[in-house]
Amino acid sequence: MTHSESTMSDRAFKALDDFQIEIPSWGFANTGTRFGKFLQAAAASTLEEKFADAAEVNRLTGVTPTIALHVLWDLPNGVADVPELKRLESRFGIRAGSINPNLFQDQQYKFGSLCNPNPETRRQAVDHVLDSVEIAKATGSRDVSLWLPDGSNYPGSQSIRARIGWLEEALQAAHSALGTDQRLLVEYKPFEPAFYHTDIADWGMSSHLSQAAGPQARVLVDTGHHYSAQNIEQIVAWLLHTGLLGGFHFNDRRYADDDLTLGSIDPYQIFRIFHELQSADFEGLPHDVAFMIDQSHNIKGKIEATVQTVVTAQELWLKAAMVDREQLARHQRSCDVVAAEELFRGAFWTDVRPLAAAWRIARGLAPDPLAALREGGYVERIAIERGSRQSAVSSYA
Ligand code: LRH
Ligand code: MN
Repeated sequence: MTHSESTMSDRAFKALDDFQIEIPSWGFANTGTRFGKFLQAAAASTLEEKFADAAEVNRLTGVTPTIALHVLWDLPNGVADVPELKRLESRFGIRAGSINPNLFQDQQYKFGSLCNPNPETRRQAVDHVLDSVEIAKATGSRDVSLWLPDGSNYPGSQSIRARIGWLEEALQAAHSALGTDQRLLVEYKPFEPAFYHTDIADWGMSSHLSQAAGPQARVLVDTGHHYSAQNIEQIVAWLLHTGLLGGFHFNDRRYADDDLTLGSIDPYQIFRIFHELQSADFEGLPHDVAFMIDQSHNIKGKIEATVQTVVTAQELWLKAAMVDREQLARHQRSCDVVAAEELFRGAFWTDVRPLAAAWRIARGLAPDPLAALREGGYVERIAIERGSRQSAVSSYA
C-alpha cells in the first residue's frame, strides 16, 4: 500500500469511526401519502417492533445506536411509558434518541398550536412540549426536536406578527424547562400542511426563535424543507458560522418534502453539506450537530430502505473526507476555479465502497450490509410474524 493509499485509508477509517446517524421509529411503520398507504406485512406498529428493527439496522451497519421517537406515536402515555422503553433499550441495545413532540394531529390545532389565537389551545400545546421535555429527561435524551405545522392558508386570515409573539413566549417556556445538558431543536419548513404562510418557514426565523428562546436552542435543518432553488449548504455554512446548527433530518426530494431516501435524487447535495461540516472540523470551528434520518418509506421495504440510507450516508461522508482540504484552500485562495472544482468533484467521483467495506470488516461487520440483510432473512421472518395483523392497523405511524 503506497503512502497516499495508507493516508487515504487512515482518513477513511477515522471518518467512519466518527460517523453516527439516528434512525426514525416512524421509518419502520406503515406510512403513506394523502392518496393512500400501501401496507407492508413486515411493517412495525409497536414500540417493541420498532426497537427490534432498529437493532437489526445497527447490527448490520454498526452506526445507528439511537432511535428517534415521536411522542404520540411511540409514547402515547408519556412518562408512564418510559419503564417499558427502558426494558426495550436493554433488550435490544438501542437507546432512545431525540424526542419529537406532536402538535399536528389533534383537532384543536386546526388554526395552530403554539401560534393559535386561542390562549387555551396555546396553553395545551405548551403543556405537550413541556411533557415532551419531561419524557426526554426520563429517557436521558439530549434533544427535544420540535416541528410545528402552524400557519395559515389564506391571506388576511391570521396575524403573522401576533403569532411570532406567541411563538417566542412558548419557546422561552420550553427552553426554561430544559435540563442543563438538553437542547431544543427548532425545525423549519416553508410550507405543508399550511399553504399561505408557515410560522417557522426558514432558517432565519428558526435562528431568531432559537436565540430568543435561549442558549440551549438550535436550528434543525430538514433537507426536504427548502425551495428547490435554495442553496442548502450555504445555509449550513451560515448556521455553523453563527453557532446555531443543532442537527439534520436527512432525506431526499425531487419536488417538495417528498421524504425519499437520502442520496436517491441528488447525492451531490448531501456531499456538499458534509463538505461544509468537515471543513468546519478541519478549521477547528466547534460544532455539535446531530445526524438524524427523517423519511417515510411508502414504496421501498422499510428496513431495506433504512439500511440503504445509512450505507449511502456513510459513503457520502467518506467521499467528503476524501477532499484534500489544504490543497483545496490553496486553490480557493489563488482563485484557481477549475483546479478547485476538479479537486472537489474528484472526491465525489471517488468510489469509496471498497474503503467502506474494509472498514466494516475491520470493525467485525458485514462488508455489504444490504446483501447481509437479504441473506439474513430478518424481513421474511418478521413479515410472517407480523403479516396476519397488518390489515387492521390504520394509524399514520
Ligand atoms: C415534518 C417532519 C418533522 C416530523 C415529521 C415526521 O415534515 O419533517 O420532522 O416530525 O416530518
Ligand atoms: Mn423532519
